[in-house]
Amino acid sequence: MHIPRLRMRALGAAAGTAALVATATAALPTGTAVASAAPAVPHTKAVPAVAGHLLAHSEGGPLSIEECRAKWKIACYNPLQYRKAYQLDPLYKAGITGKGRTVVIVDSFGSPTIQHDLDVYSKQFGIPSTQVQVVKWGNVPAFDPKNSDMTGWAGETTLDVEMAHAVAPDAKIVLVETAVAETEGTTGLPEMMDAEKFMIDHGVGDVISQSFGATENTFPGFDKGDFSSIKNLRYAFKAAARKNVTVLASSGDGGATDNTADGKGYYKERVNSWPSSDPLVTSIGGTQLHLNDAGERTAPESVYNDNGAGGGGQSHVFTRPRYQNVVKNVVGDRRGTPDISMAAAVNGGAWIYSSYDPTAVGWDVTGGTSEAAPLFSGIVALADQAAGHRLGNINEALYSLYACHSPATGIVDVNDGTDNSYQGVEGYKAVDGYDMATGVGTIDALRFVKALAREGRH
Ligand SMILES: [Ca+2]
Repeated sequence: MHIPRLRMRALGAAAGTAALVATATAALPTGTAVASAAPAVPHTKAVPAVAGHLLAHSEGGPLSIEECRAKWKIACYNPLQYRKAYQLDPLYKAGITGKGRTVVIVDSFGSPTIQHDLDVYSKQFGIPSTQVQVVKWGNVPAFDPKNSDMTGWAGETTLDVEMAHAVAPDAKIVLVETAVAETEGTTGLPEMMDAEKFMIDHGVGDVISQSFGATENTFPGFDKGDFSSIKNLRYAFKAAARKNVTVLASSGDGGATDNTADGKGYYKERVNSWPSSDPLVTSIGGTQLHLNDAGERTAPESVYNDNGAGGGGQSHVFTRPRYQNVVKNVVGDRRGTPDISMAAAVNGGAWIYSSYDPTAVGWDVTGGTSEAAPLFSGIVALADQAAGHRLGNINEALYSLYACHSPATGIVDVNDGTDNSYQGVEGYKAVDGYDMATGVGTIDALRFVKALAREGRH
């Protein structure tokens, strides 16, 4: 059994968020919008993902950092502060806004209020909104705000769309809402991979953002060393590679460990998760920003480790891809994750606005590597625009830039000694150079976007 989990974290939601069961069947690529797969595994009890939101929920509007500290003992950031911290404003001034590029976001169920919510979010911060194109993949059931699986994914959807838009305000957003398998509360990776492949085959999207994952060890056959159940799901990523579509995945919120098959417990040893561990995917880890109200850094970035911890470590399925030869002293002979990191800490989380739950309309502070992946999808959209073409799989370019060890690449090392130890499993420290807490580090977008666009031309 494997469980694609949301990568979203809210204050107080330290345990697994909504746990969703996938099927063990490898779905065939499909050319229709009514893909379905039969659930063939036991179901799991879902944990409400929105429980923690209420602890950092504001009906009136976003609060200042000081107000958040006073009220909830966490820092909270708005998109204008992130833009300042990541040096995005000079790119916008130069016309690099994601215009002409498309971010595809894949979430189960989606959110019925996503357009309205993005409009409210954007208006609050003086950012022009954009039309979200919603694609319903399969028979997506009517939204039920009393269904915690649905509200969990709606929260994820909100975070994904608002973060991607915050970074790439003129990029088109296509939200793919996948259907539920027959049993209420369950859904699967095959549907998501079918939907992605369909989009790729039809030329929709320059970058795909995936804020979900399942521990490698929970896939059928893993214990016997048979990784076919993961490898049979790679068809969308192979299609992406052929069509030069960039694929991202959150590195997870369990630090060096991750959830067991029930979606609540944690492995006692270091594990990794898929699709983050896939060599065809760029794994996005999490940091904690330390900012003032102006969005200026008051300290170097740390590893995200509060209500969750940035996922990272060696894959137990994939060997070291060639592009990671430059960091083989760290990853050994395995694929190591993450590749690069952006904001994910809940203490330093993002304001998001939602109204899908009529009993909790308003503003929430949310984090998790679910935040980092869509933030980075915006960065890729900017780099695609700057390059004038899709960059496709950016991993080779990323590690080539890393190998320069130059600030001119816009790669900013995270090396403050914090780590992603979590749930009693010893993690990895943020040290000089590549590490399995933050990857190559984080970014100065002004430099990074230009460098990536250049490197991607080779
Ligand atoms: Ca480092």
